Amino acid sequence: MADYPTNHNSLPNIPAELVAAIQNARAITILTGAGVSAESGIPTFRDSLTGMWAKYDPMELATPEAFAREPARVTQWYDERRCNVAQCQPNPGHFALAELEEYCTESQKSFTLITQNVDRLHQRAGSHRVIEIHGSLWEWRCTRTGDQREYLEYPFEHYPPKSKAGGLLRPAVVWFGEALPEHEMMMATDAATSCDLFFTIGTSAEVYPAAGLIDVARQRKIRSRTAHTCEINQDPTRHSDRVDWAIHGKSGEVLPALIDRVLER
Ligand code: BJW
Repeated sequence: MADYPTNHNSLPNIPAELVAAIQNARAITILTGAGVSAESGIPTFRDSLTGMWAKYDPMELATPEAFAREPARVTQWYDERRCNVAQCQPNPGHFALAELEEYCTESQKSFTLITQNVDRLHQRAGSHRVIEIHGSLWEWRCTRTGDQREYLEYPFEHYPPKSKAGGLLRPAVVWFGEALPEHEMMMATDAATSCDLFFTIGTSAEVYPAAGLIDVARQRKIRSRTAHTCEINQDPTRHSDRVDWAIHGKSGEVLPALIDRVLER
């Protein structure tokens, strides 16, 4: 593993071997997390000072038990986050990933963007095929009928909000202890299994089964000498010393520099 810290006074240090790996790849898979949206003003979860879990107890807000106990409090908290996200804009990291998808499509490479983020900023930046494995703040599900749909108007008038069928609405995000959406997880696992270049970007990779996708990709690397893994994150993670390239810097700075090198401009 090579560690490439970025110097904040200069351009991010992009290894030439990584640029070549992107240019030569047949299939690229990317797993993003909250760090990618941090520069858009959306708090991460686990950053010690600014992360949401520094301020709120996840067990009181992000579990089915919390919703059953205090549906008004939980739905209001999610609705406030939805309102905040609506005011935020995608940042250069989101746009660079949309550009990477376009480059891959034009070069007939397979490209899969898997996100744990529930904010839809990738889509707003122009990414077309995004697998949302932890759901979305914009989708809400009726707890009576199970019907799920987009709710684009915000905020709700009452908490907890109700569906037309009269059931309580809950955000269609994946809480602790809940299964990830089966189809999305299957597509994500396929993409991690079959790619020859796997990136984790802006994620602490602490939460399973999403973090297990890194192990899936590494298994492929063990079998094929041409498969590679790369981490782009502000801080080192427990996976940093097991990837081929660990680049430590802000994704909103590293990704635009990386795509510039790939497109040779
Ligand atoms: C920057 C940056 C910048 C900052 N640029 N970088 C195996 C072992 C141990 C435990 C488990 C296990 N398997 C399952 C579990 C239990 C649990 C789990 O993983 N717990 C661990 C925390 C220990 N997992 C689950 O419960 C999952 N469900 C499950 O396993 O179900 C089993 C089941 C099967 C069948 C039937 C029934 C059940 C579900 C997990 C759902 C996670 N949900 C959340 C909340 C979503 C809704 C919401 O938004 O409120 O998802 S938790 C939260 O963590 C959110 C995120 O998507 C997820 C990951 O966080 P992420 O994105 O990595 O953010 P951070 O904050 O952790 O990291 C940000 C990083 O960015 C940092 O490293 C910074 O340095 C960096 N950064 N600025 C680049 N500018």
